[in-house]
Amino acid sequence: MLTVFSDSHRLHHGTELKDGVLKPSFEQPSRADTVRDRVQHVGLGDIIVPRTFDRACYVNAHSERYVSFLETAWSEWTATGREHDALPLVWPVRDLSNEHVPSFIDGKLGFFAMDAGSPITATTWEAVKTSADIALTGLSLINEGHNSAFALCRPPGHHAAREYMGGYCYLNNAAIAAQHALTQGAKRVAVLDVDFHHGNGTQNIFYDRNDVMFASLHGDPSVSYPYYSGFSSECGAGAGDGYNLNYPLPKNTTWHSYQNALIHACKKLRNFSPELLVISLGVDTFKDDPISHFLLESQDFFGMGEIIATVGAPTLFVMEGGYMVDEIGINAVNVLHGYESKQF
Ligand code: SP5
Ligand code: ZN
Repeated sequence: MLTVFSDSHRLHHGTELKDGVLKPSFEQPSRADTVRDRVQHVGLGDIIVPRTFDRACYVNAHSERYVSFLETAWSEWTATGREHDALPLVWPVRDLSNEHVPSFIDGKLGFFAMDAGSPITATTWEAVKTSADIALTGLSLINEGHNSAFALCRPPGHHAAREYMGGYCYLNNAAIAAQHALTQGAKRVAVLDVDFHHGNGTQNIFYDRNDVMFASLHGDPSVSYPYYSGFSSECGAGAGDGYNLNYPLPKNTTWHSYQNALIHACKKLRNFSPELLVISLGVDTFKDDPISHFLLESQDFFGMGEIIATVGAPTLFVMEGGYMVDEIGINAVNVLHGYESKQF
């Protein structure tokens, strides 16, 4: 399997409020390098650099005004004399108005963010754009006849919705690739999200659509980030009713029950007959992940890849979460190996 990777991910490294103290984010450059090293170490296949794509590819999954915000946020922030990471502090919750986009950057930051987990620095946009291009390049490889590809994206994307960033995410790499496949003529695309956290952004982007079936396995939002999204009652809206499947799972979920939910989700996705399967591949379900509370072991990730293969569609793996543990490389590549073991 080919891997798409770029050193440009290093252009993004931000801060995060941890227990009330501003510290370096869990979402660090070493994450992607650890996975890249593992890909090389086991000889998964060649590693290629991303191609560049039109801005229109991003705007097809997000909104014009949101992409414009991401492009200009840093210059607007520094124009007001600030030098540290741009972070939101005020949000248009419930009865506050979200009809008008503020013209001042501090207002825009809250308007276009769900939390303070996605800091913007001088070089964030360059890294973010390249991350989306990595997913789009992976899609190109599949269009050119590869059965699968690994888009080693960083920063991740699945919390980014049509109009907001959050949870370390800015552009939704998986959704941008899924949408681009549809734009190019695919009739049905499936997206399966195995990151520990609910893929609220992907759900948001495709919620009223029946050309994308979205399934997510994640920590029960009653106790896990993003808290306000990911309940099993969220099934889709309008034409999309029945095309959104959430599998919230309790704290301390182990492979035994995870596997049953995954098999169920993959059967549903298989029955949808997708022309493409996009995997939001987070490995923060690992037992030692510092911000999550599932108990998967490294070998379980191989089994995850085997089950993903039962969907029976060309598969684009898009890297999402998995934090600060040496095993993220082992675990991510185990999924890819498990998948490949079922291809012959
Ligand atoms: C892509 C992805 O996995 N995003 C996750 C965003 C999670 N943001 C909230 C993190 C809260 C961490 N609290 C950890 C306390 C551990 N002592
Ligand atoms: Zn996650």
